[in-house]
Amino acid sequence: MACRLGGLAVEENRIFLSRPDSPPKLRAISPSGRVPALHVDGPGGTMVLWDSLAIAEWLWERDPTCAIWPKDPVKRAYARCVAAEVHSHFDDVRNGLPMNLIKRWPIRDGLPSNVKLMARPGVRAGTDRMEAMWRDARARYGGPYIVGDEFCFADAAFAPMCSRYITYGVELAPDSMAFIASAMQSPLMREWRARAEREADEVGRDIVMASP
Ligand SMILES: N[C@@H](CCC(=O)N[C@@H](CS)C(=O)NCC(=O)O)C(=O)O
Repeated sequence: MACRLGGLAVEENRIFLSRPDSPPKLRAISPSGRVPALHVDGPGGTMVLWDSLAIAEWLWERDPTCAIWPKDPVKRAYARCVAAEVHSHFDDVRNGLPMNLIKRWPIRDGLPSNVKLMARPGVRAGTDRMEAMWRDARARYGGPYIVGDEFCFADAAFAPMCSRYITYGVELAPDSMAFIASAMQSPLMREWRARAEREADEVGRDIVMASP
């Protein structure tokens, strides 16, 4: 999503996670063993950028007119704070509600995910903080995205978080659901979801049905 916002055409290399051969494949392309990793070929050789926020900043330095950050400096500072917080917090939400763009999981072990998964440690607290962030952004800039109608990297950072509440059928406050709906309907998220659907058709849907 960042490369799309940055206007950079990239060749993509697909690596499935959580398979026996995933760790060596990840380490071969990323020093942290995590993705995303952007490889940029230049006169001095290949530069590897192995962190999403660093990739976003590099893209923006490369072209400060691109859509990574808002043009207005106040909105830009706000968007950077939002993206940085999403980047460095919310591990409990990440772990408690694993991301899956394909599967719908409203029930877990006979209990609604709202009851079962939202009770996992830190998930409710993290969700409360995200809802407060969405509410503050909407009060300041009117929505539908973080700084109004410009979709920027702060929205790209939130998009995987938003998708989790859809995957698990978790109903949040109406204004949060409106933010989540806007994120899920944004052109870049629609593209990502469509590609995930095609990938699931191609590799088999059981690949993406691992139990959370
Ligand atoms: N700080 C990193 C976090 C990257 C991260 O946690 N990536 C996950 C996938 S979203 C990963 O590569 N996990 C490796 C694995 O599951 O084996 C970033 O945002 O770039």
